[in-house]
Amino acid sequence: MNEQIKRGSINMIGPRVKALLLEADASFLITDEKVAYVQDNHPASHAFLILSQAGYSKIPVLDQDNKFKGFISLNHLTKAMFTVDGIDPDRLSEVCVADLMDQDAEILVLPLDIEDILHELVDHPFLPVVDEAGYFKGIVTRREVLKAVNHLMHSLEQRYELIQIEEEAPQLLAWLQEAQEKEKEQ
Ligand code: 4BW
Repeated sequence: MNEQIKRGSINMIGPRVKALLLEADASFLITDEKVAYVQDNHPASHAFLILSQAGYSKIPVLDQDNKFKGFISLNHLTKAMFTVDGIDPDRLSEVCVADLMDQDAEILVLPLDIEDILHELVDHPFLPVVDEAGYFKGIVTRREVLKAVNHLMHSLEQRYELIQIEEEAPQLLAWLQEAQEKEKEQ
């Protein structure tokens, strides 16, 4: 079963860091027309063709209405080809993609949330993105997010002066206390 990611309104990324992260690419989304995918009712041999031509190890599976259904990987197809005597590629013509695909997938629902993306890409090389009705809109990949993190790392200290809170806090506290004491004296 596909699982929609919802983490409530916990927002741990500060507004300036978030702005820098999103500066190069505001969404990280690779839109559906640029994504290699296969339909669930196609023969598994077709998925093998698409996967080997696109060069990816795992791609999304959609239904005829363009709704996201799951993933198919080279691993699924290789397993399906095994027989007791060896490997039989003809087996892929006897089953369809829906028979082999993985339906247990985390999905992102538009509008995208950077907190969800960063959290989930730790465990998944990419995440499918759907709209509220479940129509496939594209994918978010580790590569796109790492490009943004790279931009953040290189621009943060060029744009902002950073103060280490642990070092500065006691000094700030002392100034505050001093100011309060002076105020009392007046
Ligand atoms: O054909 C490729 N083109 C490019 N530009 N990069 C590729 C290609 N094949 C592999 N890569 C690189 C990417 O950096 O190897 C990484 C791992 O590929 P994967 O998982 O094991 O096939 C790629 O990292 P990524 O861009 O962060 O993508 C993570 C995963 O997302 C890929 C693949 O399963 C999926 N994916 C990425 N772009 C896709 C796609 N699936 C379908 N269509 C796309 N356009």
